[in-house]
Amino acid sequence: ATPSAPPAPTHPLALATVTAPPTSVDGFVREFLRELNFGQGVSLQASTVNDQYLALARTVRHYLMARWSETLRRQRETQSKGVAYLSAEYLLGRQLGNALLATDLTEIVADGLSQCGIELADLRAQEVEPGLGNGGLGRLAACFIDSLATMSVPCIGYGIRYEYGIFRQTFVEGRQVEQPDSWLALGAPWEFPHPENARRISFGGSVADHTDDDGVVRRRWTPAWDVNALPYNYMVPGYRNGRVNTLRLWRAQATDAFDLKIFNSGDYEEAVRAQTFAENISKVLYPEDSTPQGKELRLQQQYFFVAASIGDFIDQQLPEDFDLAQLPERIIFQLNDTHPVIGVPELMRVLVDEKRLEWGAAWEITKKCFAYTCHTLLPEALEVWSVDLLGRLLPRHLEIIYRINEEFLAEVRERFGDDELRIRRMSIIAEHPERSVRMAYLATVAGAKVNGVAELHSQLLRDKVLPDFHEFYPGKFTNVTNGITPRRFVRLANPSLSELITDTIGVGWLTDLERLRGLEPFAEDEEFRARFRAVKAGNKRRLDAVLRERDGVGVHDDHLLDVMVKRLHEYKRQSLKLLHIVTTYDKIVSGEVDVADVTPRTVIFGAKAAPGYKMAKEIIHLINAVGETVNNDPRVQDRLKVIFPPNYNVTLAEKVIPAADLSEQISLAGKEASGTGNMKFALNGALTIGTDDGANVEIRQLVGDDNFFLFGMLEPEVEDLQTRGYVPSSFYEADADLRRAIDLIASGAFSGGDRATFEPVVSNLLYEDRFMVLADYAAYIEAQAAVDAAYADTERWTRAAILNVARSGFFSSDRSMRDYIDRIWATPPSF
Ligand code: B1H
Repeated sequence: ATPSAPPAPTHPLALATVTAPPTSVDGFVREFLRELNFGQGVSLQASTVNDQYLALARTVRHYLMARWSETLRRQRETQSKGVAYLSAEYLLGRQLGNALLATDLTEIVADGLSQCGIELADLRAQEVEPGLGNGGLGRLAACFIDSLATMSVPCIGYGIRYEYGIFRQTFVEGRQVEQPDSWLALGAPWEFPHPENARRISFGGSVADHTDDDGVVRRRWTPAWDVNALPYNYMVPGYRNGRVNTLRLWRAQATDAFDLKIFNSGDYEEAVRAQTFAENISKVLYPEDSTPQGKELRLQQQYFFVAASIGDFIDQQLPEDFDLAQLPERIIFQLNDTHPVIGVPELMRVLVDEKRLEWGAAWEITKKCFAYTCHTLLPEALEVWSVDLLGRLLPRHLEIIYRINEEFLAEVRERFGDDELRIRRMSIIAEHPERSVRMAYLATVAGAKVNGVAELHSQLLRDKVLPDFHEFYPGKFTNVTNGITPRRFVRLANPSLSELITDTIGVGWLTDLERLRGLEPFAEDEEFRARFRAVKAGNKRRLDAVLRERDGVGVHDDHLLDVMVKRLHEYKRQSLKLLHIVTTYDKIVSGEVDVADVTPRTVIFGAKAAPGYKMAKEIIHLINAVGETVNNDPRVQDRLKVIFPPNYNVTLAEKVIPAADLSEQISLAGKEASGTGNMKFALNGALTIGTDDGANVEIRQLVGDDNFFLFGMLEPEVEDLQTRGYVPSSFYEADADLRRAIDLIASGAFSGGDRATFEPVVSNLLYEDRFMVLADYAAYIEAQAAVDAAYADTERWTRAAILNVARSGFFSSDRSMRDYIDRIWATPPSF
């Protein structure tokens, strides 16, 4: 029977589009109480802070809803070209403050809440941030989608709705202990689940020839098992422009068919186990940063979200009669590192196997639909998947990769002849130590463009990591220097600096950050400098309050606040910062310097180590041990403090960065692809002490040599020393201060006299030191002395800090997005 058509809507309300609640205190209070009463099911009198937070979040959502539905409607109507950002990580940070800022509702809401006897700040503090990323790469994705929404560029972010994000870090006797991050436990008011749009994602099984109903023989994949991918939508509000883009994160769930089969066999326990198995796919974020582990579950995660996203885009976002040959005119899939690169053979599979396009036609489309961003230079960070594992989990995809490789190598042969060494170097398939697929090569062959994330990084990527590919595809390589969203990292994180800026140069800078240049002349204005210093001092007091409440430790507001916050990794060289602290301490306690002559400093560390990364965890332990000793030694007279608040995350970053005087960006030259923390500090008026690495290079060029403390070997010097043969102990032998610092650690001075505790760290520095900490030690100590001298001249320091702010507008992620549009996407803002 044909179902009868439903009646057309006639009620006047049913004919209207979504409307926002009134933008007034009364309108807000009404809506808020309605959510509290009917959404949470409590009276105001009986409500908890969590009830109030959830009701507030949903109320704020109501204000965004009309814009969201309008954005979606117009996108459906115009079908203009957009970006699908594919990222395994989104380190979003708290949502409430940003949503209030985007809608300009902060004052109305604060006022309305206060009339309900509630402090907005208390509700903001109730939000648990979605920590669905590890570090810079995940935070970059969050900044990019913010900028695209603000610039009215059509974008869908696709990723994974991990049930547990990055672990919560605690310290037990100075050692890192990881706790699960149950960010969903108290409710998830920002998400919109759409189980009815679930997609089935298949794995395993085998491939064989099959004659289709059109008489053509095609390869047919018969998978062994599947899971459902459930979409959860999140709003990505643009800053006061009426646009709301979408972030769609996928959650894995067992398919009915899967457990039914087993239930019917009577094995209840097996059925439940199978369900757990399926749901494991989106259970937890891999807490590895920069060093992917070749684990099967990780490949499952990658394929799971990429297949769901590409399928969703083709089936749900395109009109039914869409001609797939036009796909490159409609979408670009931006690959955030290699994690989503399995999308390349997946799109080929969809086009060839499902949509029945010719291989050649499908490849022409695919090549135009992907672009690849590389985020690293470390060889161990370049992701590979063993052919064995890939063939077991995704047999059809492996076949497709082989064919892509065959055709690619044929082209290489055509150009260069049978240069077997070159062929072996460039093959997507590596033969040693184990047959495996080099995902970065696959992405480079398939991508229309390949970009690095800072000038130096892009140059090294071309010249050192992928030189054969650069020779083969010279036009493919480009650079887009990273950026950060000024909405979150200046306006939200640093309201008092924002107010000072607006007072001085007017509004407009938040969406056109180069306007900060207008502050330059005020560096010479004594009154402005005093106000600028007052802002910094206020931010230090705010941080002091936060840390006292959080960890029971405070920061002195008359100290130079020296901050190193980033993932713990040997290449980033937290141990170099530590050696500086130990040297200062040693000079005080040995009486070599008078403690009264020491510039009072508080050093703040924030860093999570991958749970399996032993050396990183030893370094965390050592930082805590040094802090314990230094902070409690009366001879230091509180002029040197080391604090290491556990669980550094976006929320804490927003408090720490605005308070900082000195930004530590001290990676070994050539190892940090870009860094983005470095940009946040400069824009918040900290001076950088840094190596010539990543985006530091560009920061220094912009802010000027006089306003940046450069030290250490340059990248070619690092290369050179490596080839000559680096012997760390020779630096130890040659430098008395360095020797004393290392000997002090080795002596057990920070481990109750036990020499064994930090022996692994000491030996590593003396006999391995992959990242040349000892080679850069002397230069670093000298640069820190220059920092002390500069800080002593308050007016000079303030001038330099102001110039850092005024000249860092380039590092807005809005500019990064412009560059992606111009150099890679060719997507004009649509409306
Ligand atoms: C960056 C990663 C990364 N580069 C593997 N690579 C991961 C690699 O889960 N994994 O396996 C996770 C992350 N992250 C960082 O990206 C760079 O180190 C920074 O220099 C850069 O600023 C940032 C954003 O481009």
